[in-house]
Amino acid sequence: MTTKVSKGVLTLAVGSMVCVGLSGLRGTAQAQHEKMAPAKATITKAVAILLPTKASKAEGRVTFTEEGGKVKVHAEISGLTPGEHGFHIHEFGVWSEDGMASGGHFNPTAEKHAGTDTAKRHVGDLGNITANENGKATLDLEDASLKFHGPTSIIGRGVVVHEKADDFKTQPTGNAGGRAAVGVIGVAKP
Ligand SMILES: [Cu+2]
Ligand SMILES: [Zn+2]
Repeated sequence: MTTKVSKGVLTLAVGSMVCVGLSGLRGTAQAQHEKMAPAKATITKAVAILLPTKASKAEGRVTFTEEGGKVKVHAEISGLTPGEHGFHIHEFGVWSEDGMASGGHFNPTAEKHAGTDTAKRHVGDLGNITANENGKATLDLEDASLKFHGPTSIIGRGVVVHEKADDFKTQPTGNAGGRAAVGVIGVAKP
């Protein structure tokens, strides 16, 4: 019994020595952890980093920010061919060499493909993004169909920039051609 107690004390003593030795590192890790926690249940911002597919140089960043029941979309893409490019949220949040692993347009409400001017459209239909002669494109839009929660949530879905323009008519793709860049929508720091 006595032996067991003293072993316990010894273990504690060694343990606290290790703790003192690591306290510098531990302090930093703890401070970072405190800044991050607790995780908020409500998502107000999301981000997708777009990476080029095999035959493309297109890349960029898309942020989604919820404000007053709407989501503001801000996109900055570079490395595109000049002109219009279909810009959609696709069903699956996965990049692949040809972009096809992202599936079709995100369509949780079973509507037809269309432009952004109507609520009767694929939730993922975000229209076209237009690149200038340097291949750079920016886009800002506000949309009430985009959600971060519930069955139509866009979190974890894919963002795709296409090689060609979306014609808003051809079903179910808008005839926007191949996929130039793909990103995954993740929860962002508010
Ligand atoms: Cu698409
Ligand atoms: Zn569509």
